Amino acid sequence: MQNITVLSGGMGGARFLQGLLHAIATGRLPGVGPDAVVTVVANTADDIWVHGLKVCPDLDTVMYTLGDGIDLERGWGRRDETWSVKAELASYGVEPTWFGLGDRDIATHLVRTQMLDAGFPLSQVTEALCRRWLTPVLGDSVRLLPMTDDRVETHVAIADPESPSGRRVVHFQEYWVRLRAAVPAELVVVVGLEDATPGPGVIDAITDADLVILPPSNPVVSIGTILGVPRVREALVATRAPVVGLSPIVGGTHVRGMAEQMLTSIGVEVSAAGVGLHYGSRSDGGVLDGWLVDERDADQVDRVRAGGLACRAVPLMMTDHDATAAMAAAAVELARG
Ligand code: FO1
Repeated sequence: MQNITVLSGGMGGARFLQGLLHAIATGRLPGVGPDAVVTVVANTADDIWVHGLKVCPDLDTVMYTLGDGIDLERGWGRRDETWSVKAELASYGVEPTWFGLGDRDIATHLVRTQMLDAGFPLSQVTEALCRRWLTPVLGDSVRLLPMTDDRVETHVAIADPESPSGRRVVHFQEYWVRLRAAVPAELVVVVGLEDATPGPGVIDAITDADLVILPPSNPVVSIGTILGVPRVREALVATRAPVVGLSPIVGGTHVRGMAEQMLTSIGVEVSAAGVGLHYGSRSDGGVLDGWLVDERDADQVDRVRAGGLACRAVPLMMTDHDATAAMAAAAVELARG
């Protein structure tokens, strides 16, 4: 198993990737050598244009995390960050003030926006940014691919008594950052997704993989959007690689983020089994062969297996690199089974 492909959102996926790389480096993955290559297909539907800059939260969270530049406490943005530009923008009364761009982080968005304006596709921009962030640390053992080069943005419809329709639509970032996902998401619309083309290398990364992993990212607005890119599902069904996932729901709720609200808005049961069966078995129109649930959800293993999935209950809390490396090893073992 030398080519491992991981479909990833932001924080959850990035934390898992750290553990996966740690497990590879320490030889803890059965059948995976130290020269394994990890390809990350990252969600880009969280992206937002702010102050004329293109911000790609999930790409940047993976890039900063694997490049050791992430602020671990926040889980996004740069370590040792300062906020002078943010404060100055607020002094001008410029909106959005609820979405904070740190001074160091702004440099990333300036480089990205300049390259996009020059006509480079997001995939090539990401490759250029990763030459600074990933290559020095990881060589070419990790590739970070946007799920598409096309503009795709998740928007959320929420109740609004003032509006004639009783609803209004906000960008996902406003729903999550300003509203803290505190109101029900009545509808999640991923604008542009059905017309998006898979990014360069994305389909091959799935069909040519020896193992495909769905880490504990948000099943709706991170993994779900990647699965919604045309041809991605077909590639997952067609690949000869085993496809295994790890539940982002532990003990009936998400560990961080807003998976609970998102799952509820699409009518999926907020449980480890609910998400696994939502992704579904490849033998039955789904995308998975195996599904890992946390030990606290061991009572759901039989139900997942009845859905045609291999399933085991293992510790799924990514408390440190060792714990996450053990999760990666469990995913590989499940795949080999
Ligand atoms: N999250 C917040 O809670 N507050 C912010 O002001 C904020 C700014 C921000 C800027 C750049 C970036 O890459 C991420 C940022 N995030 C912020 C996190 C972001 O909402 C998440 O990374 C994902 O989009 C949600 O999974």
